[in-house]
Amino acid sequence: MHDQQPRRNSVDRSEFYKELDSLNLAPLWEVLKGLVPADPRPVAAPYAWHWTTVRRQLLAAGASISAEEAERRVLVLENPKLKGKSQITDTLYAGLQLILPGEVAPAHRHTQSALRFVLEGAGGYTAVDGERTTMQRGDLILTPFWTWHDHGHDGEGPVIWMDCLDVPLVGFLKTGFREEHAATAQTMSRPEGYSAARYGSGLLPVGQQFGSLTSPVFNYPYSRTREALHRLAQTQEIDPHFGICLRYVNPVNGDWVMPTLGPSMRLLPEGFSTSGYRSTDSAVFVLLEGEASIEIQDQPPITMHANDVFAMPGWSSYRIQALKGDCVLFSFSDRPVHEKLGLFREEKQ
Ligand code: GTQ
Repeated sequence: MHDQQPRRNSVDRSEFYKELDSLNLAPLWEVLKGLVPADPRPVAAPYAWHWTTVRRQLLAAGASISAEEAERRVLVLENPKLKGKSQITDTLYAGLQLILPGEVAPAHRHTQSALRFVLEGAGGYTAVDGERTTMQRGDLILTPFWTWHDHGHDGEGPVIWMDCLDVPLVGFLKTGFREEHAATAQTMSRPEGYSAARYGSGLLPVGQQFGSLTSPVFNYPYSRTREALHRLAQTQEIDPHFGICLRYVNPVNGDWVMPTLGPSMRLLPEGFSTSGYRSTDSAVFVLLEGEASIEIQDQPPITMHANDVFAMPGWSSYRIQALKGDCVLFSFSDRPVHEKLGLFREEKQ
């Protein structure tokens, strides 16, 4: 039998910890429960940005700086618990971008993946690797990582969309690269509609091999999404947790459209209320049609009108109610990453 060493008392310990610290060592037992928590503890708070307020400030930004000077004239949606970090949730970036008639947001590319969800205006376009697509409200447009992209506007009035990027994830991995294009706007090498015809019509070219992690379709028009949702609402049983909820799909492999960002669109018929649900992924919701309320457990419900944006931290239990009209709700989340890493969990109440 060997002697038990007497334990240091807590005063001694603090001296011991200082000594450890000076050697760049740290006692795990002081932080273990925080490092491996019993359940997820997001830092982000649930929060809503109301369209009328944000739109007014965006137009003020339009009066204050040009798209070309700003490179991207965007108001970042900053989670109140993550100020200064350009994060809407712990893992996601979102911002609202404004383009005015005649402007160009210059071409660049980066290793962050981006989605654009169009909120207002007509005549705006995004060009991706030599092909342009015109934006209509409710369209989902992809800018796969490392593709050249510029945005412009040939129409009238402001064009506004939500940028959704995996900036915090790429930042955490320290895998960010960017390049400016030599020209402000890239030259088009294919006519508008080329990708939609080649990959987005329920058909794929025979013999073409696909290696990319991102969908080759880069505009998912709202007219088609809306039609699908409303048809299903007439015929399909409505899921108690999701309503009628469809995810945007990569037609090549049935996977999410991007490796890091998972967008989906749901319809909740007027008066419908979802049952409580939570999942590990954090999400951003945008109400496109109707009036809805989002209720996070133990908090007062928040009413959402058209184009309002809501940050949903991971592992928050929530219900959504369609208050007025059939509600159409866009969302995107980091679910593809959770799934690929085997970390995705959900709980239905
Ligand atoms: O349009 O390329 O909101 O690179 C943030 C970074 C938009 C863009 C953002 C970007 C972009």
